[in-house]
Amino acid sequence: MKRRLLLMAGVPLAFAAARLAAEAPPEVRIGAKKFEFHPTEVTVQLGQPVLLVLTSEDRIHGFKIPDLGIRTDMIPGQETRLALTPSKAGRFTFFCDIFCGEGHDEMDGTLIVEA
Ligand SMILES: [Cu+2]
Repeated sequence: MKRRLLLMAGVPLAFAAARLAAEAPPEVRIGAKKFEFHPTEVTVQLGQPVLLVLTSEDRIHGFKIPDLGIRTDMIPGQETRLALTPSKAGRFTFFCDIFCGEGHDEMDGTLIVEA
């Protein structure tokens, strides 16, 4: 399951990167609902700008990656757009930092920055 999610996230990203390199950065969409993000793994490239597009299906959630200094709200009915140019490679955990119920503590995912 995890592997399939990763492929689904990677294909449109590569496609968009090839077509739109000279225009807008590729969009990486991440959704949230109690108590999970989807996809749970997102892969981006070191030094390549991307636009994170964050949405929520149910209630307000938080989106935080402390290691990259990122934090924002994910608000139902709205897209939160966050420009990111990864400046270090590695695996970085993102998680919800707004208490949203009993599964809140397990609500996380991984941003992989490939060098
Ligand atoms: Cu939460």
